[in-house]
Amino acid sequence: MTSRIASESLRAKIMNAQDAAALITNGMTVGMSGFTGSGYPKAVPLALAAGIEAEHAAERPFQIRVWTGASTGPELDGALAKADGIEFRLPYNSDPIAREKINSGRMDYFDMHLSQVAPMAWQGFLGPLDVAVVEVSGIRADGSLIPSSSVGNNKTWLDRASKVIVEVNRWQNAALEGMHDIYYGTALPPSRVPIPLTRSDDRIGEPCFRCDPNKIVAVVETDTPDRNLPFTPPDDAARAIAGHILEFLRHEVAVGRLPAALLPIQSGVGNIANAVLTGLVDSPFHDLTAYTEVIQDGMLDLLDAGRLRMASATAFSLSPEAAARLNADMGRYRDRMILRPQEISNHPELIRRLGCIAMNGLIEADIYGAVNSTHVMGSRIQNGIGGSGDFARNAYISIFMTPSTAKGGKISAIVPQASHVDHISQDVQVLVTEQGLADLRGLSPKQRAALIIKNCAHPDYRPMLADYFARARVGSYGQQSPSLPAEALSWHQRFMETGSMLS
Ligand code: 0RQ
Repeated sequence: MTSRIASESLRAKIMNAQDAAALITNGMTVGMSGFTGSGYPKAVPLALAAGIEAEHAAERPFQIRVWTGASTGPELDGALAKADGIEFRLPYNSDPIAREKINSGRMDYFDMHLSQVAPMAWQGFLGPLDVAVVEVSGIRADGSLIPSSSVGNNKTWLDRASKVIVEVNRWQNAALEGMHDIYYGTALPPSRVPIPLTRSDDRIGEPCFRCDPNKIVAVVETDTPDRNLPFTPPDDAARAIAGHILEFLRHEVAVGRLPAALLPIQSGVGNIANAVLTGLVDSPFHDLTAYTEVIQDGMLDLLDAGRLRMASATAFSLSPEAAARLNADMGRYRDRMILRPQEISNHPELIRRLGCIAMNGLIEADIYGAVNSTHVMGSRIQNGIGGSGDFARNAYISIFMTPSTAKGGKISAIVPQASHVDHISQDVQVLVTEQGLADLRGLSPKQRAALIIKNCAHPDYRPMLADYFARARVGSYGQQSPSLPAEALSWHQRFMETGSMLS
């Protein structure tokens, strides 16, 4: 194991996870590594959760504030939430136990744009950071830290925290070294300068994190896999959505609005996003690039098929099978992948400059194209906005996709009015369901509504939506975006009362 820790002075700080966790005390703010189930610390949070449970059993208070890159794994969010150890969480969560704590009001959650976490931490809006707990794949002789399978906000946590705990995970492939690009040129206004990245494959930073060795209070050795779930194979709806998007992209190339190699792709989380990537494998497109947040299974498929030239992201989000495939051949993949800090992978300046094609999932969209990505029935959080806002607002083309119904047809994903809005209609240019695609660019609200109802709504709900829209066009206070406020959220109310939006 010593080969992973080449710095002699840091080898002297090796300790077990319990001793390291004991350095974290009640009320502290802790910045952890981790993004979409990869590169999160696996031993210290578990030991901390056990310590918190012991304190609670002795009727002593113990809760911390947790900042991460995005979602993590059961050893972190799951264990700490189960122990009732998290008082406040940012910026993104998909852990089911933490979700339940948030939705039952026992955990505060600041769901925020992923690109804004690091700048806000630097601006001081989030308060001081007591401890950073960061997983790395190794430590160089000069003390610099070799990142692991995600970069996330680690650079910022290492810079901002008063104390640093490093987990060195031997499970992470040693050949990851050299894949990362850590940019140290960001600054606060008025000192900001343009970020010198003009292509997805530009390298503008360094392969490792810098870290003041005096701040490192513990080094913990681990040998534990990232724990991501397998993707479910695409169902008919996912395949249909992928088909509509591919046809749309072919058309955009044919009419000269996209180059033949498209523009850098951003693909969101979830099974449908993965299905679209898989669909690209059999498409006519070559020399594709990705400027995105996560490299998921479909991206590996595209690389293997020779369709994707390179992928830039901040993390992997791979099924166990794909992680094994990556690890078996890391040397080959490494030259075609770059992992960057999330303030760079999601930076509005860069997304706008590169002209990304953004493809993200949604919970519901309304007839005018406003999108709710986060809150079921307007109040219950699913995951969070993640990077969808960073990309949707700034993309060259912003696509949102969803099956037209949820919960076995009891919920329509197209509703008269979104019960919560993450993406205003101006940020939603293309809406796709298995029923079809609505290209909303250049359309007025009434034109958008007509097209969304016709192309995207499920046949069970289409007449109800058409009826609502027709009546709104007569009875609305104004005619720019006709609505009937007393009825606009009645579908949600009906679902909560009867278990179905169908009347
Ligand atoms: O819940 O598992 O309990 O059945 O939401 O839905 O259909 O499996 O779709 O995995 O693509 O997730 C918007 C959540 C879609 C995701 C969302 C329920 C549904 C199921 C998941 P169950 P599906 P997906 C880059 C971009 C925001 C972050 C983002 C997301 C569960 O895409 O989190 O885009 N996006 N980041 O049953 C009630 C509805 C529903 C509904 C779906 N209308 N009403 N429940 N569900 N629609 C990556 C990062 O930022 C890190």
